[in-house]
Amino acid sequence: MQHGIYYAYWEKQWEGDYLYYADKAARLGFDILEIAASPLPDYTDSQIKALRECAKTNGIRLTAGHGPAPDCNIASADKAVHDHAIEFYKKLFEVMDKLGIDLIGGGIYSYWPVDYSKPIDKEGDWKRSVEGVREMADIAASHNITLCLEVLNRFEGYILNTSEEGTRFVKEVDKANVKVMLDTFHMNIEETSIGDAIRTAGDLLGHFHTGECNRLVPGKGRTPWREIHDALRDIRYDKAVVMEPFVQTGGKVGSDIKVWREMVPQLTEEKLDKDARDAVIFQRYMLDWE
Ligand SMILES: [Mn+2]
Repeated sequence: MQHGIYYAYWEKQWEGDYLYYADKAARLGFDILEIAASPLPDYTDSQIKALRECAKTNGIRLTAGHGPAPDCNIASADKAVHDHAIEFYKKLFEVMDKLGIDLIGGGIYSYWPVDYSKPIDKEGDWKRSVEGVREMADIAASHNITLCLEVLNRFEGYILNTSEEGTRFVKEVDKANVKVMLDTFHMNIEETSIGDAIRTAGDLLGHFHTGECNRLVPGKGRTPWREIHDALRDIRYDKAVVMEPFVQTGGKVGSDIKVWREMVPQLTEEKLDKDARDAVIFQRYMLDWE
């Protein structure tokens, strides 16, 4: 099992100095840095080379996370939007390949955050999404990239809300490089049993996000870590476990994630670093089963 952290814990925008965070993640005891995919298609060759080398020097594996903009929705009934999404992912997967990133996770089968002021067509969007993800999967496969479809709570998504739905969807897509992704924060809202949700995904679980019920770092809340450990052990999950804490207000991150109060008293970068360092020790202790 490899343990990681999402860079946006420290940032207020969906982009950042990933070299800085790769170095920091390594120093704090992580194996993986997860980065936002949005800026990557515009990376120059020298930016790609610098990030790839920085990750390598620090012994850090990079993974990508993504919440597609509405105009990049692969499930859209508007063909122009669908085609725009395909163009975006083509460029993105090329850059990911050059960076040595072989996994992207998130609500990539749709868009995020959802605009609920408009009517929802779950059945139609599910069907279009299955077809769109199949197209994306073939492009991704040529770059040895795995797509991990994140199951999201009802306030942030409507296509995949439970592990049962995520697993059924992935089976319908039926591509070797498309997997289910679960997140303890979303599962806490939607699942009757978190352990059973993990067991439902089983071998199809391709990526795993952690965080407390209010998105504090693991170890500072009431998430059933022992139950999660037992379920991950039962399915012999040995892939990535990436913590995704969000504790700061402000910026696009604060408003998209809906953080309306400072969640760490007297927040400083030093305090964030200390909490992350403690959290990865806690997460390794609670979840490693091998
Ligand atoms: Mn997540």
